[in-house]
Amino acid sequence: MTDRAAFYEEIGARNLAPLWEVMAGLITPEPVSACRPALWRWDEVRDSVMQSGGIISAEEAERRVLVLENPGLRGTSRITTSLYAGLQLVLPGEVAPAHRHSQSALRFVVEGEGAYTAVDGERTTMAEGDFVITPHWTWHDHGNDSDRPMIWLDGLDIPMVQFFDASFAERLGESRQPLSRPEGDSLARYGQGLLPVDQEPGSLASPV
Ligand code: GTQ
Repeated sequence: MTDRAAFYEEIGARNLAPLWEVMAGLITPEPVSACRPALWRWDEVRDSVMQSGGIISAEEAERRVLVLENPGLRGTSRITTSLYAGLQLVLPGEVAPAHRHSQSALRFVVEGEGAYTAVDGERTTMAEGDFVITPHWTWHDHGNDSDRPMIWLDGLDIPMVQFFDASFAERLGESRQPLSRPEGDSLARYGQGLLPVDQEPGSLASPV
């Protein structure tokens, strides 16, 4: 064994490592990413998402989602180094039970009309093209009282929260959270982009 290899072994037992062996890979002249360009074709993806509906219920899965995994990041539930994305299916009559977590979510409705997301006591009935946010630590459950499947794209900051070892989550213990505000409340209050000057923000997240 060379002097260096013997030294590395010796310091390894002390949880020490030589920077000079890894420096070039750590401090690169330009960004280096394992993330690859990728394309998910809707006709294929939709087929798989609909098949997942026969594999598990939304209730059992908690969230019935097919994760869009970047081909360079397989097994890590990431679409990019810092972002998570998935396609969620809620079939007629189903409920994805109420929970909350430190991760923030956004949703783009891709297919369907009439299912809802409830966020912090307010339901939002959704249709194709809608954009809904679920700020961190807000209770949310999804349900579909329509007669059509609904599919939306979930985007979450899971990898970033993971990076900071900051994941917290809680289940409400009931499928649907109690409703404390009528549908349309947040849009009516905040949708014009104007607020009274003395309005106290309830949180750092957008209330819309
Ligand atoms: O709807 O709350 O795609 O908690 C992944 C984790 C969706 C959700 C996901 C989640 C959700």
